[in-house]
Amino acid sequence: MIKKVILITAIVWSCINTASINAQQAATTAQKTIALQHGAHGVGRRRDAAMEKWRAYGLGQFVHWGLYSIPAGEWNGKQYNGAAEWIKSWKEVPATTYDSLMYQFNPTKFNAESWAATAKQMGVKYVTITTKHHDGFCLWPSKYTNFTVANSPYKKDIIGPLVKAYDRRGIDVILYFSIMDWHNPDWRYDIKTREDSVAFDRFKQFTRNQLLELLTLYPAAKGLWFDGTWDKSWVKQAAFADSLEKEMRAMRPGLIIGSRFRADEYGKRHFDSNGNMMGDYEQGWERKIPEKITDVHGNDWDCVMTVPENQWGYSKIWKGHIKTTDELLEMLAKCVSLDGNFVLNFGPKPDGTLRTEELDLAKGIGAWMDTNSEAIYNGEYAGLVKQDWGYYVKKTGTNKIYMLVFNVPVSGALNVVLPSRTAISKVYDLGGPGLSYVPEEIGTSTYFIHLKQQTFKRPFVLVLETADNSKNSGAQYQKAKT
Ligand code: 1KN
Repeated sequence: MIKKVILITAIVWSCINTASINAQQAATTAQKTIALQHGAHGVGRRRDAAMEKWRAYGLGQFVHWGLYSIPAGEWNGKQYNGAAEWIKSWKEVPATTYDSLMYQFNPTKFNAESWAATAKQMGVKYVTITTKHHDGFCLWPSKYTNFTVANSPYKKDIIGPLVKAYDRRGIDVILYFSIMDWHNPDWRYDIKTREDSVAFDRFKQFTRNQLLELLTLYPAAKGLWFDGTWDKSWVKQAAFADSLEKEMRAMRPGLIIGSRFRADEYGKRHFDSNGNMMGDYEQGWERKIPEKITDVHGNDWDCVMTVPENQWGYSKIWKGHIKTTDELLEMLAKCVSLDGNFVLNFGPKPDGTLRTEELDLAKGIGAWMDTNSEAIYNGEYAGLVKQDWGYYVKKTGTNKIYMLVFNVPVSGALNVVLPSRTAISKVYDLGGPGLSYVPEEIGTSTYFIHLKQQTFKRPFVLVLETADNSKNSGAQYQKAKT
């Protein structure tokens, strides 16, 4: 068992960590285009309303909830180092004992409305919820397996009330679904024998049934977030996965599916053999953020992030560095400045409540968003050279550029370099009415904004309203002769 886990983990690591690098290599080294049946079915961004809306979300929430929240990273008094939601795969955890956690799943304090209210207060525009993680336990009463919430003491559907509660508050719901399934006896890591092939064919039908079931039961859900798609067994299913994807899209116009769902016929994931992204947005940014705009190749993307280093499901003890509100806000700012969304993970407790650390973060982020969300929603890459004070975000379809300030220089002067035909007509702080600035022009389309104080407790946002250069001083700045 341990060997298996190590091997899987190694495969997973190599896939996840190299996804974006592979993409880059594929994009730069692909000399000629090869004919692909199951590669990308479209190049460039989707421009329909559903995807335009996704692009504008800015901030999202991820929820990992399932049986693993009960042991919470601890088995027989021993703490495990890995992610709590992977506990079933540790060698000390017998599969059947783990599966019998179903009979303990009874979140009597679960209240979908209160989760959605917390998310709303935090300012998220979408939520991704685990319907079934790798352990195979279904949070909805699937008719295709007995391993569901319906057979737990709780009995009731979890997904339905969540979809309703979030949707009612204007927060779009995406359903997380793990293809890899440690409960279904037909699941295989690879297909080596005839028996494997027969079993995996049954597994494929099971997967299709469950996905069509989810789309039927929850018509309000806007997309599917796939995970556990890296094993050889699934990577070999290019034709099946492609046709299933088409079937789901036909069933639900506007459906959003990331780049993690399927491989092409050569086994390439995320980006096909021609370097084109498969799916609607790049799903390779897990617990990491691109450095520069060229890293994202003009694609849509989002970053999913944990609060501690690597815990998605609830774990009793959060070890190591715990990210603070301001660190998370900086990640949010960075993502939006590079055309992505930022999605923060929550791992609810087995009783159905959220841990106080997460509630506090939601509150802190929400308080900042109350003042500054204008710089997040509908924000996009501003096309400007990044400055040391923080991140520029351009507001789609406006003349506004936002400066999301995280570092104030000792001089108190923030450097702003705009394109040469752009002037600043107005500068003000989102945090206070009347807090406005007169920029000092120090060069061609280059300004200092002199702050009125140098100590700030929290990151803040300045709005630059821009105009064409008719308002420029007309000063001539001489170039050096070298
Ligand atoms: C290093 O290998 C993995 C494998 C699966 C890292 C993470 C994951 C899963 N994806 C995240 C979104 C969580 O669901 C985690 O369990």
